[in-house]
Amino acid sequence: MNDSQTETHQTSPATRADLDPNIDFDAVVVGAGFGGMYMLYKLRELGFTARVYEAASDVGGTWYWNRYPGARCDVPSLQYSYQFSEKLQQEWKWTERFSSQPEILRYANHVADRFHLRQDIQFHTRVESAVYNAADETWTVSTDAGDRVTARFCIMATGCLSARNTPDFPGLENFRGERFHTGNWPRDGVNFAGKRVGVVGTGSTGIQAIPVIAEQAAHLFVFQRTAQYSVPARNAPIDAEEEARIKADYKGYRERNTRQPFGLDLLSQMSTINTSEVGEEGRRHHYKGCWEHGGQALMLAYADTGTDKAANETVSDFLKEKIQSVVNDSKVAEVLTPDHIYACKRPCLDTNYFEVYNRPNVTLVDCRSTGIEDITPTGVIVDGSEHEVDCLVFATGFDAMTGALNNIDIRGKGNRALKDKWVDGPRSYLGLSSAGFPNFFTMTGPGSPSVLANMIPALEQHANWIGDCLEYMRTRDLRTIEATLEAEDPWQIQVLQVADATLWNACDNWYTGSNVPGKPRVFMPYVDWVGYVEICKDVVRDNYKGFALR
Ligand code: N01
Repeated sequence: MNDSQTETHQTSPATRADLDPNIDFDAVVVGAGFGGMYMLYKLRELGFTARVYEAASDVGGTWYWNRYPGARCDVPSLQYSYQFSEKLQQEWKWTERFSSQPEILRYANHVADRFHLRQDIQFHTRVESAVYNAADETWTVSTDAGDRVTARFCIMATGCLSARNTPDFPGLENFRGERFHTGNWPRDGVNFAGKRVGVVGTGSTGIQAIPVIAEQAAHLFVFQRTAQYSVPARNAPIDAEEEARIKADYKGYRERNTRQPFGLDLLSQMSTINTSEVGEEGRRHHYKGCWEHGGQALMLAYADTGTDKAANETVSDFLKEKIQSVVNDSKVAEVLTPDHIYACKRPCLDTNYFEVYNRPNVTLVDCRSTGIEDITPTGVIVDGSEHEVDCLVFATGFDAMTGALNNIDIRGKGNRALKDKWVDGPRSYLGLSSAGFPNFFTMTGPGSPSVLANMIPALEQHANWIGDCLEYMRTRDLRTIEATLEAEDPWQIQVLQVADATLWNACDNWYTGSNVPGKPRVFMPYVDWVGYVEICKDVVRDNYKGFALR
C-alpha cells in the first residue's frame, strides 16, 4: 500500500468496479465501528464502491455507545489501534497506558477525518433487513430511513458486544426514576450528584463504572448476582520510552504480536511452564509480579492457568486473598469473593474497585439467591427488602456475537432467515461466511477469535481477508462465494473442541450465550488466534478451500 496516495487522497471510486451496472454498490457494510471503518477503507483502496450504514450519529461503534463513567479499554493503547497505516500509527499519540473511551472515540473520529470515510457512511440509519436475490445474485438492503439498495456483497460489521441485554426485570416499567444502560449512555453524561443510584451488574462494565459513580452519588447500591475477579489495571500516563521503542519498529512489533496468543504482546508476562513445576513461594512471587504489573498478566501467568482446574485454583486463591485484604468488612468481602474458575468469565481490570466497598456511601446488595424480585416505582426489591433509588444503571451486558445479527432480518438462499439457521447456535466457516448466504460476510463473527483476540487487529485481519477475496473474485470473473456445509460442520466441531480444551466453557458467561435467558448455550469465539490466522492464510493458498466459488 502506498501511504502517501491512500492517506490523503482516498475517496470513493468514481465508477463502480462491479460488472453489473444495475446494482447500487459493490458492497454494503453494516456498522461504522472500527471494523466497518477499515472495511470501507479497504474496499475503496481496491476500487470497490461501498455504502456503510450506521445507526449512530457518528463513527466509533462500541466506543460511541459505551460512554459510561470510567469506560476504558483493557488492551494497552499502543496495541489497541489500527496498523494498516504506518503514518497513522506513527503520528497518533496516546496519552495513557489504557485509553479512556473519550480518547478512543477521538481516535476513531481522527481516522474518519483523515481518510475521508464519512462521505460513504450514512449515519442515523439502522439496517432492518438484508435479502439475497438468487436470480441476480445481489443483496437488497433496507433501512429504517427508507433506503432500499442493492449490492453484490453484504458485509456485517455489527460488533460482538453491541446488542444490549436488559433483562426483563419484574416491575421495570413501573420505575419512576431515570434509568440507563451503560451501552447506550447519554452523550452529555449524567449528573449523579446528590442522587441515590442503583447499579445492576458487576462485569467489566460495572466494575469500571462503580468506583466513578460512587464518587458522585449521594449513595450507591450495587446489585451483584455473581461476584467477579478483578485485577488492578494500573493505568498510567504512556511510558515515553516504551512508545519510542515500539514506534521505532511498529511494523515489526505488530507482526510479532500477530504470532502471539490473543494477538497481544504478552510474552514478557507469560510463563511457558506449568504451575506445578514451581514451588508455592516461586508461584506467589510470580503472581505478585503480575499483580503489580497490572493488566491481564495473571490470566496467562502459567501455561496451564487457563486449562487446568488445580492450576487455576492457585491463582484464584491469590485473587480471593487480595479481595479479603482490601475490603474492611469481612462479610462484605465474603459476598465479593467469587467461587468460579478465574477467567472463565471474561477477566476484569479495575481502578479502585474493591476499595469502593469501604466507602460509607456504598452498599453491596447480594442478589444471588433471590435475584432482583421486583422493581417498584421508587426502588429495587431483593430478598424482600426495598432499596430506594432515584436512578438505575443497568450494566447488564450484551446479547453477544449473534444479537446484533439476529436483530436484522437476514435472508439467504430460499429466503431462509439466518436466525432460523442459527436457532441452535451460530454456524459458519471461520466466522466469516455461512452456507446458504452467498456473498455475505460477518466481520469477527461467531466462530472466529473475535473477542478472544485484540479486537482492532482482528477486525483488520478480517477486512483484509474479505478485501482480498473480493479482488480474487473480480480478477477471475466469479460472482458468488459462500462457505460449504462440508467446511462449516467440521469447523463448528473444531470451535467447540478448542474451547473444551480450556476452562472458559466451564461457567456461565457471554462467550456461551448463557447470560441471555433462552439463548442456546454454544461457545461462540474461536479460542486459538495464532492458529486461526494461519488457517485463514491456508484457505487462500488453497484457492478458498471450504468455500463454493462460482
Ligand atoms: O457485561 P457482562 P459487561 N440480574 O455480561 C449481571 C467488554 N468490556 O458489559 O454474572 C442480576 O460481563 C451479570 O451477572 P451474572 C468485555 O469483553 C470491556 O460488564 O450473569 N444481574 C454481570 O454481573 C466484557 O466482558 C471493557 O450473574 C444480572 C453483569 O450483569 C464485555 O464487554 C469494559 C442479570 C453483566 O456483565 C461485557 O461486559 C467493559 C440479572 N437478571 C466491557 N443479568 C474493557 O475493555 C445480568 N446481570 C475494560
